[in-house]
Amino acid sequence: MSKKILIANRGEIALRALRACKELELQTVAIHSSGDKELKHLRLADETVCVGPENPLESYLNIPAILSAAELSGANAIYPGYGFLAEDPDFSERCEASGFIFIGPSSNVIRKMGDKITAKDLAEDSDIPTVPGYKGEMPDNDEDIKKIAKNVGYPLMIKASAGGGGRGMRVVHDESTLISSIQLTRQEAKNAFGNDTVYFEKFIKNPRHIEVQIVADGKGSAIHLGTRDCSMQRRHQKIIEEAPALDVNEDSLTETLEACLRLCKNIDYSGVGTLEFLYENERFYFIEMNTRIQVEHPVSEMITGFDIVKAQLKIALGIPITLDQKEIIVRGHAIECRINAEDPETFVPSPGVISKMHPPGGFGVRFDSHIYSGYKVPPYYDSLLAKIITTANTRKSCIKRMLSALDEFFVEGISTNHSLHQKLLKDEIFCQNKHNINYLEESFIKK
Ligand code: MV4
Repeated sequence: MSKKILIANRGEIALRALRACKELELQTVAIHSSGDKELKHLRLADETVCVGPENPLESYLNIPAILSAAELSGANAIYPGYGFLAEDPDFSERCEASGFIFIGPSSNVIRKMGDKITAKDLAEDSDIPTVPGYKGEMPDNDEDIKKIAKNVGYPLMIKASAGGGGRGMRVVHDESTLISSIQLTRQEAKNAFGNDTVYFEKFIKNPRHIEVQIVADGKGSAIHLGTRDCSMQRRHQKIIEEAPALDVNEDSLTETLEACLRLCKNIDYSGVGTLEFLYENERFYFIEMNTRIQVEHPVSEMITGFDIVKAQLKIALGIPITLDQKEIIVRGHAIECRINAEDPETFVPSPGVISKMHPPGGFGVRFDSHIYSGYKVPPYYDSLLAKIITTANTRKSCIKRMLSALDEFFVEGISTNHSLHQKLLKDEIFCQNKHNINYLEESFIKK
């Protein structure tokens, strides 16, 4: 495979992709902004290209500059990672139109999943369980809308079809605020996404956030790598993720996993992806699908031994998946702690120079990070510094191993959420696996 991959991202995921390329003996081109010349993966790449200034709009989001870099370096394919252009259907389309392979699903599929009503329609076509609600045309008449809402039942959620990831949604507790809430959500959606279509869902009050990792080659083969629980989050930023999700109803899980694979086959999905669910009272409710690699992919890798990033590259280069679902064996447990450059109490970002740092290590410890002593954390991008991933036979031993890894790890010069993780991993509710998506913000912080 004498192919050349342009890595259109930065930080830990660029390093992760670069390592996967090396293993597959693929040539690499690393793009970067002018402020990112000292990124670790640039030293390991075959070529580097500066595509613009620190402002991400002019560099990592600058489609013409990235396509020019691909052209000039003779790249064959473009790896988007997560964030930036990873789920922009126009970017994927323009890569293909310029003769480059976009490493991900087709622009058609990205566009469909970007529209949450279409995504839900597709999920239902494959009998994936979804949240009960209403996603038909909204009548003009307020009374007719109220009838629909009453049918869905209160409390309900108004969601923008072009939203997702927590953007463009609102809870309504009773009829008195329904119409004004719809207007507000529509206006916000129109401003943010240029599309004011909204739909209703029954509000699920205290669910867990469970997701399913899928891998499909677009040639009829689709497998899943089980579940991840990402319930420990704040303002839609996940803080701790783990695999597999424990204490889940076996029958609901089996049905849901089978339905996820049906969807992959029905839409000819090609690449890796994640189906997000809310889980409450032993039921799964699909909410959206992400058509990219996710930050928390390592926990699924650690319990299955399956390299998700390598799979992305191989699928994009036309190599079929030869593994069968029955060859995917979930073993033990894995937990990921996201170490962010931020104040552990106020969550305010803390950029600056890392004067000194020691990574954790040892049996069952994985450290996915681009940082090193002397690295300057820029203020322009997200604050993720490192992901510490521990693997062990049981959740309990995995938590213990994480506490040791955290003890070993230190960063000096900037603030990090290191101490928040230490507190969370010793928290009784977390240790009993009794937390849900509201726990960190509504209960833990007030303790
Ligand atoms: C919901 C919900 C409750 N009921 N939908 C937030 C992000 C987006 N992916 C969907 N989200 C939610 N949808 C219904 N019908 C609660 C959330 C939600 C949430 C979901 C997953 C993880 C964290 C969350 C935090 C707040 C709200």
